[in-house]
Amino acid sequence: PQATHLSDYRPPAYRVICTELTFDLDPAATRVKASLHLERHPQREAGLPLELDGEGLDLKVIALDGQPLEADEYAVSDTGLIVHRVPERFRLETEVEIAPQANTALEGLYRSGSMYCTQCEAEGFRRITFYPDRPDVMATFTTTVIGDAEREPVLLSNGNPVERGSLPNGRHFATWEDPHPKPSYLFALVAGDLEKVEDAFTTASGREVTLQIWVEEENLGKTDHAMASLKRAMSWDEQAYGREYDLDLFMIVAVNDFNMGAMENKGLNIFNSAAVLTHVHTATDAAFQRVESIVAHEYFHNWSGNRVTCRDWFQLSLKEGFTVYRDQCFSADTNSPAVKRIEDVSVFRTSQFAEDAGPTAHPVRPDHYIEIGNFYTLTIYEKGAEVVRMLANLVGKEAFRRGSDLYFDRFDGRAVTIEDFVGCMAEASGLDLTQFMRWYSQAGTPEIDAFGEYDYARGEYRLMLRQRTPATPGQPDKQPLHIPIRLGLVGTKSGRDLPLTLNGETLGSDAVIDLREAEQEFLFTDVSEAPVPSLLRGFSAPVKLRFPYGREDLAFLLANDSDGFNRWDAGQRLAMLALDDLIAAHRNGVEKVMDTRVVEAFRGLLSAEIDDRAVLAEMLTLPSEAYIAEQQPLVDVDAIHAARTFVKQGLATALRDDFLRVYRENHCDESYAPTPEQIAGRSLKNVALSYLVAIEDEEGIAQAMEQFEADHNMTDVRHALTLLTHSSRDDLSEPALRAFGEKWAHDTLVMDQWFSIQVTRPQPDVLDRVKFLMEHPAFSLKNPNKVRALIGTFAGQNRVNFHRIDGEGYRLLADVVIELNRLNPEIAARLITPLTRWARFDETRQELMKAELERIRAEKLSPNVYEVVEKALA
Ligand code: HT7
Ligand code: ZN
Repeated sequence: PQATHLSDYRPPAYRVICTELTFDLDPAATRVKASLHLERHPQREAGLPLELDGEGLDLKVIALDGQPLEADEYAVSDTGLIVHRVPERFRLETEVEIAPQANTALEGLYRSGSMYCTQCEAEGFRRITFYPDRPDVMATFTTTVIGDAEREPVLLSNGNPVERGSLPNGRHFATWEDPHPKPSYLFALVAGDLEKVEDAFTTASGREVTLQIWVEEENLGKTDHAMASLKRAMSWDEQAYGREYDLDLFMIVAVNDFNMGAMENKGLNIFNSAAVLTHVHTATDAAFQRVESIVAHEYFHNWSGNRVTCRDWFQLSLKEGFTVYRDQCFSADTNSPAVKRIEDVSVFRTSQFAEDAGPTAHPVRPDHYIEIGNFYTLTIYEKGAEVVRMLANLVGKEAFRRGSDLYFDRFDGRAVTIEDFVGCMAEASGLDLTQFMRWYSQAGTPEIDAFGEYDYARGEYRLMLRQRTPATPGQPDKQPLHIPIRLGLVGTKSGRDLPLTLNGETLGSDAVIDLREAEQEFLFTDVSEAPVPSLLRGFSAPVKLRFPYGREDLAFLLANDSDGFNRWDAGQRLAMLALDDLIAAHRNGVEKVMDTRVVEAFRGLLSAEIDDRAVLAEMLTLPSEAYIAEQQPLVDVDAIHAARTFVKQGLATALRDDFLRVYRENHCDESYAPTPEQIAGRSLKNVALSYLVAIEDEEGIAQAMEQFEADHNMTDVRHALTLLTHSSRDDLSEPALRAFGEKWAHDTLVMDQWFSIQVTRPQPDVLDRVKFLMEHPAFSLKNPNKVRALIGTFAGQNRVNFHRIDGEGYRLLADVVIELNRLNPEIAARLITPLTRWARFDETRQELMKAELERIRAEKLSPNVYEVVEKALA
C-alpha cells in the first residue's frame, strides 16, 4: 500500500455542484444510480481527465451528458474510474451494483440486522458509488431510496423529506433533499423496520425543529436521556457559540453494528446503539454520561465539521479536536467540572501518553498516512482538544468567542485547514501564535523538569523549568513548544495561595506563565512565606511535569491546594511514590511495607468535610494499573498488580470502619436519576465498597450481595457483580453471573457488560473463560461492540492475564486480529494496539509479542493492519 502525503495536496480537478442518487435496495444486489453535475475547478488546468474513487463497485452503466461512453473512453481499476476526456461542465451518470449483506467491514452501505445503514467517514462513500470521495468536494444531495414496503417501511437520508410514494411489486420510495453542500463523508442512508420517538426544539431565532430518534421497537423505552441531552446540547451551542441548527429536522438512528461511537451525517446522525440507548436497569451512570457527551459531540459537529469542514484528512483534528473540546466544556457545564477534568485527564495521561511513546506516535496533524481509518486516534481527538483548550486559555474567553465567530462566519460552507482556525484566533486576540503552531506538527509528549528555590531573606521564589520532547518515529529532533503553565504558590504556613508578582507585575494568586524556551527561569517576588508550588493546574498543557515533591509536600497539597484538580493530582503522585517503592520491593523479593503517610492522607480525606462527593470518589481511587505502567521505565505487570493490590488492601484494612461508614452514608434508595448529585453519591459509596471487598470483609461482601440483589439500578448492580466476580468468592459470583446472564440474554448491550465483567477477572483461569465466552451464542466477531467488550477489554484491561508469561494472551489476540483482518480491517487494526507496545516489556515478553506481530504480518493484510504492524515492527 502507498502512503498519502500532506505536501502532495492539490485541489480536485473537477468539483461536484449537485449529486442525485437513487438506491434500489436489495441485500445481495443493490443498484445505485448517480447523476453528478461537475465542473472544472477554477484553480486547476483545463483538459485533465476525470478521476473518481470507487472500490468493490460493479459498473453497469456510464454516460456523459446523456451519451453512453464507449469502452475506450474510460477505465475502471481496483481503486476507481477514469474518464479520459471531459468538457468544462458536464453531467456524469453511472449505475453500479453493490452487495450490502456481504459488507462486514461496516464501511459504505451495509446491513445491521435487518436494517440497511451507511458509514461514509472517512472513505466509505467510494464503496457506494464512483465519486471524488474527498472532503473538499462539497455538493448538494438529492437522494431517492427504494425499498420493500413491509421489510423497510422507513427510508431515511440527509436533509428534508420531499416526496414519498408506492411502487409496483410491494416496493415504495422516499426522496430526500439536503440543501447544504456537503462532502461525501457526511452522506447517510438508513432503511428498515424502525420506530421513532419525536420531540421538538425551538431555536433562538424561532425556527421549529423536529427531533426524531429512530430505534428498533424493543428499544423505544431507552431514548429519553439521549433526547434530553440533544436538547441541552442544542441550547448550549446557541449560548456558548451562538450556533443554531439549520434544518427543520434532526434525526438520530441507533444501530447495533457500528465501528465507532457515532457519526455526524448531516441531519441524520447514525449512532452505535451503545452510544444512544439508556435505561436505569441496563445502563450505568458512566454510560448515561457517555451518551450525553456523544449526542452533544455529534450535534456540535453540525458547525465544527459539517458547515465548516476539513480540506483534507490531514486536517482531521480541525473538526475532531475542536468538537471534543466543545463536548468536554458542555459536559463540564452540565455536570461536575472538576470530575469531568479529572476523568478526561486520567484517560489522556494513561492512553494518549502511551500512544505518544509507542511506534504509532504521530502529530495532531500527521503529514502522511497509509490508511486514514487508523488516524481516528487519541492524539487527533484528545490531544487535539487539549491544544484547542490551551488556545482558548491563551487568548482568553472573549477573544476565543470572537475567534470562533470569525471562523464559522468566514469559512461557512467551506473546507479549510488548521491554519485557518488558528489564524482566526490570532486575528481575534492579536497574539502571535507562530510558535504555538508547533503543537500541530510535533509528535510526542513534552517533558518538563521543574525545580524551585525559596529565598527567605529576599522573599523570592525562583522557578526553573526545562522542557524536552523525546524523539518519536520519523521525528528525531524536537523544537521547544509554547507551553502555558497555570500555577499557584501555596504558603506552607497559611495553607493559602500567595499573591504572585512576576517581573514587577501583579498576577493574582492563580496565574499562567508562558514557557517558550528550552530552559527558562521565573522569579516571583514578594513571596511572604515558604511555598509549595502547585504546577500545571487543571492540566493546563498536555505534558509530563516532574517536580521533586517530598511526600509531606504532596500530603500538604492534597489537603490545601485551592485547585481541585491539583489536589487530586497530589494524591495520585503521593500514591505513585508508595507504589514505586512497593513495585521495587516486589521485584527484589523484599517484604512490602505500607506507607503510613498514604494511610493518613486517605484517613484525612475520609473524615474531611468535602462538599463535592464526586471529586472525593476520584481522590479515593488509586491510579489504575495502566497508569502506573505508564510511569515505569520497564513494565512489570505482576509487580504492578501486586503493589496496587497491596496498597488497596492496606488502606482497606487500616480504614475499614471509615469505608463502611462512607458506604452506608452514601447509600440511597431514591428512585434512579442520572443527576450529578446522585452519580456522585453512587461513585463514592461504590469506591468505598471496592475497598471492603478487596479484603473480603464479611460485611463488605454482604453489602455487595445485597446491592446486587436489590437490583436498584445498573450502576450498583454491575459494580457489585464486578467486585464479587473479581474476588475469590466464586460461590457467590458464579450463581450471580448465571442469573444476570439469563435475565439479560435478550439485551445485546447488557450482554456486552456481562462479557466485560468476566474477562477482567484477575484469576489466572480467565483466558479459558475468554475462549469459552467466544463460543457463547451472544458473541459474534462480526459485531464490533462484542469484540471490544470481550477481546478488547481482556487485552486492554486485564493486564496480568493478557501478558501471561507463556504468551497465550498474545496468541489469542493475534488469532482474533488475523480473523478480523478479513472481516473488519478497521476494528482489526485498532485491536492490535496492546501488541504494538512490546518495547515497554521484559525481553521474554518482547519476543513473544513480536512473534505474534510477525505471525500477523505473514498474512495477506488489509492496508489498515499492514500500516500498524509495519510500524510496530519497524
Ligand atoms: N466523525 C466520526 C468518525 C467516525 C468514523 C471514522 C472511521 C470509521 C468509522 C467511523 N464512525 C464514525 C465520529 C465522530 O468523531 O464524531
Ligand atoms: Zn467527532
